Amino acid sequence: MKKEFHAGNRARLYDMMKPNSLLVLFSGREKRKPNDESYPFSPSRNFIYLTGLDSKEFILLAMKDDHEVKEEVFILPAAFLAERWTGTRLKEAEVRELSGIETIQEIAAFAGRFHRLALSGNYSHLYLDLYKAAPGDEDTPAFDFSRKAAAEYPQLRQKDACAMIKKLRLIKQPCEIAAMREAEKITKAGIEAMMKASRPGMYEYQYKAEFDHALGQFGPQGPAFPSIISAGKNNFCIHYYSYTGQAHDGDMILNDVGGYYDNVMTDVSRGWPCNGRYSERQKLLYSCAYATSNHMFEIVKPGMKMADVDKTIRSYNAERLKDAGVLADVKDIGTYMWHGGAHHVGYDVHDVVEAPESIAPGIVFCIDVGIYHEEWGIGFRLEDNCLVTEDGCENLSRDIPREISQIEDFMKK
Ligand SMILES: [Mn+2]
Repeated sequence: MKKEFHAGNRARLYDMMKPNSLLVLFSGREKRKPNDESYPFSPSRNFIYLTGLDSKEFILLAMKDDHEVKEEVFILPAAFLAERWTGTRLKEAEVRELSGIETIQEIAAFAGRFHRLALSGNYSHLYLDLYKAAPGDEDTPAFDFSRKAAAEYPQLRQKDACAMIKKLRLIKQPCEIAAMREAEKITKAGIEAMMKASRPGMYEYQYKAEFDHALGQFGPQGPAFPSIISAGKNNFCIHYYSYTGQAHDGDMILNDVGGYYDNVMTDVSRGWPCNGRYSERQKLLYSCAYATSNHMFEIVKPGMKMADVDKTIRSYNAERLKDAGVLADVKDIGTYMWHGGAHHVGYDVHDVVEAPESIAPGIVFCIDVGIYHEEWGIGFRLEDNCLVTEDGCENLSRDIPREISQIEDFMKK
């Protein structure tokens, strides 16, 4: 992303802040594995959305007076020995070029700088990103800072910046959509590699190796999130990460994977028979999911209630399964559909955005139709990425084989 994208995101965030307020955002810190090295560092997604800076221990500070906003970024200093061991740190000129932020200071200066601002009498509110995916999740640096600020600067009323950033992230800008199109090409290469290699006897970890190898040709970043790749009965575990199972003749392969491009992610699922030919029962169930998915891409358009997307996926698919003679009563659809059918995707795979009441252009969400028939041993999902346009929607992942004969033909070649 260009710096103008990040600068624009910040400007829109600053507009939402109250006058006489401060904003402090942290990029995050590394997390140590139980003994030795650290997990790969992943910056706060909000931080990278707003700054483009992929580095641990950076801080963005913004000061809003009546109207004017000043911003500063605090970075890790150049450190010859640390950089010899773990790689170069972003330097001032790069930070300016990536983020568009002109005022740069070393991280050690932050505490003093904030102290003076807090005591200046000019500020009454402090915005922090106090997001947690689930209660009990580990505290981020923002939570530590929140406690410290509450104790030392009780005159600053704290507010959650994440609620505002979620509003910004809901509508995707043209450069994000362009990045997602690139990420779809990478995802396609990965899924097609698995389809091509597929054969009875193959282990799930070998499918994963095909996916990872294909993605590795596009850059060092790899999959956007831990890939779900499973065979046969393991498809009944919705978030399966063991990769130890073996595909037996007649089994279906399920994948739920994503690629990355310029920080934007995809989230795509396909289901195919490991031997390259759908059985009659697999065809029957897959055709229901396929018809439901296609129906959704026909009807989604601006103005539709977001809640109706999920409801319609469920009810339409229930009708298809009933027509196919699989389901006696549509009320029992829960027997075969185990999870929701729509979630936003973008800077996160389950994108952290403000849930909209109605659909608007620029929103991107997954249309995910999962069918799990335990008695028949058939489970899969068909998940695509739906971009809402001015007058309808577009399936961004449509080029990844998704129709029965198309998948069979592709696997034959
Ligand atoms: Mn998914």
